[in-house]
Amino acid sequence: MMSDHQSVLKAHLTDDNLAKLTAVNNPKMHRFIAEAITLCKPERVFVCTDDPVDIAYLREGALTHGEEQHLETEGHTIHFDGPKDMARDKGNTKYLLPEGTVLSDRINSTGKEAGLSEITGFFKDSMAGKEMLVCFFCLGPTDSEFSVSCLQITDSFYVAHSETILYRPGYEQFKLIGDSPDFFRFLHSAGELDGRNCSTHVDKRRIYIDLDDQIVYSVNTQYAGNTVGLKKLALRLAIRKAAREGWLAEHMFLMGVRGPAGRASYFTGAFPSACGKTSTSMISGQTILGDDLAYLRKRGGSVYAANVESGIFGIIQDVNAHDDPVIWDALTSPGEVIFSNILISDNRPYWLGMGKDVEIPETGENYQGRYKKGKTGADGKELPYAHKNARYTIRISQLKNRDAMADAPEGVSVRGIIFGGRDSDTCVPVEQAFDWAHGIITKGASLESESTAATLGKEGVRNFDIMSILDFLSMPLGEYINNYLEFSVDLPNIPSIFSVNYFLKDGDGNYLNSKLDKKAWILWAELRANGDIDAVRAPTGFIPKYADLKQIFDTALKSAYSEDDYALQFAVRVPEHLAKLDRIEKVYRSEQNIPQAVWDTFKAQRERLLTAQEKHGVQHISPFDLA
Ligand code: SPV
Ligand code: MN
Repeated sequence: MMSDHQSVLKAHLTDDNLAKLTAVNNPKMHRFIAEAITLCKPERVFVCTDDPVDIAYLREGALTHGEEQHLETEGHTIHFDGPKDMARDKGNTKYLLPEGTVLSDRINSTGKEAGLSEITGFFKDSMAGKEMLVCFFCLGPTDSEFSVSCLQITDSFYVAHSETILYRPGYEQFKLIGDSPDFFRFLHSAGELDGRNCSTHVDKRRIYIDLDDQIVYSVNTQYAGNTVGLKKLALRLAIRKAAREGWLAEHMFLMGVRGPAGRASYFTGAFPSACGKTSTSMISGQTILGDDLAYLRKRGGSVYAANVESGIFGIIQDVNAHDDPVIWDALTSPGEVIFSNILISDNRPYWLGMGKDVEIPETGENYQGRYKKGKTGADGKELPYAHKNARYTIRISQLKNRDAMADAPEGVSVRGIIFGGRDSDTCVPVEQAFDWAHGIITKGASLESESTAATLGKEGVRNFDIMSILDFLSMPLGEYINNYLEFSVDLPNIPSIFSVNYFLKDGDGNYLNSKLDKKAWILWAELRANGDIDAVRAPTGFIPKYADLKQIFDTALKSAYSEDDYALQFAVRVPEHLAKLDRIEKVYRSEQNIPQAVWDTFKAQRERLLTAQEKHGVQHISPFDLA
């Protein structure tokens, strides 16, 4: 006898689409799709396999349904999310937990039963008159130990199209896992659409995450950070899966840093949004595997990492021909590019910070609708011509600096992990931790940054952001740190840990570094991770010797590096570091079950700072005095 869900599928799918589904014998997957059909009542259902014809159908659909429009350059399209839907909605993103439980005061959650009933109400009939798209993708390279199979159901061609760029196709991968119940599920509906095909009911925007069942529901929104299941929604599920299975799922880029004689040393890096993550992974002369998400696993005593994604959903503001030649090239050459929330005029794209050579037109279409220079918002202030969190979506394969190992199923061996935030007065431009625990605790778990336009809310406030993953953390902070600390146990080949800070300022508010200097810091980290050079032992970690930096600036940047610059940039700022310790300890005191190693490490760091201050008799200790 046919089960209920099979009869639903048979009743709603054409023979062709049904055949595609039944070729993958996974009852849990079939049931989920049938339940989604019953709930959302789509007019049609399309099943996307890995066949390029199916993938092209999604791209074309985004255009024919008006979710994207063609631009002048071949393959380029523009998508608008709607004026109130251009960032991750932190307030309405919640974990569904058993009544009365919480993960942390910093992590949003709601009772599972009430949450499910609320969101189910929003999904009811949400796809009436629309086509349901059933897509299969894979997080990480397919057929590898990194692979996580994902089922995405959405009624947005833009979301599905974006995912075909950002992720590896996963239909064949689903065949590999057979009837395994271990896969992630994402159900999305943009809900009712307005005249510009943007979600109408953003007041009813909800993103609810069911950790036990590995399902994320997203409704009444289109912004990719809220809707593209495989991005930050999957990260939340992957963090739990990783902790259960003894690996790490991280908000990190993955890049190849070139050392002497072309040596490639692979680094991952965690930076909160708009803190230089993409630009670090794009430093000239280096190679990129991914700019946002990495999985790290142990194998044969070393750590291996793979890029979870195959594309980039990047912030477009300030991408210009001079500072970002590789991305600029991809964004101005024929090929598949989705721009979002920028200004369009005469079918050409314009964004903030494009560079002085580009003349911005006075009229066009932008995130608000028709644009005319001088247009003001409700507060009477002139509106920018493009949104600050406007984005581009491209494949990594469109980048000239793609690393040859970008899709290697075995991943790449990790030499170093970099934590970077936004900090105008405390941390030196680059520093190596004394060891794994010191780095995890005083760098990763102590990361702070100023807020940016990538999330709704106020900008410019200094925020704690553990491993730059707080927005996505799906377990108590103590457990998350513990998973990191345990990861290094019995690991002979432990990656070195570094912090970077590109945002130090002088007393007048001027940056102490140029944008290009980050290359010097990363090349120094590469040499240190390979044990090639010595360093100066500061109270907070190992900092570069002046002579080594001078040499790197000379050869790699072809610029002079003065002793004065070094002395300013690498001074140990004792009161600022003590204040940072105060802030971070306060955070952890408000959390439960923090590992003892955290307190011990903070205490030791504080003592080293105080001892050094006493010994040198100054608050800011020159690095020359430490050598
Ligand atoms: C980020 O904000 O960290 C991003 C973009 O990478 S989003 O998809 O919105 O998370
Ligand atoms: Mn990110």
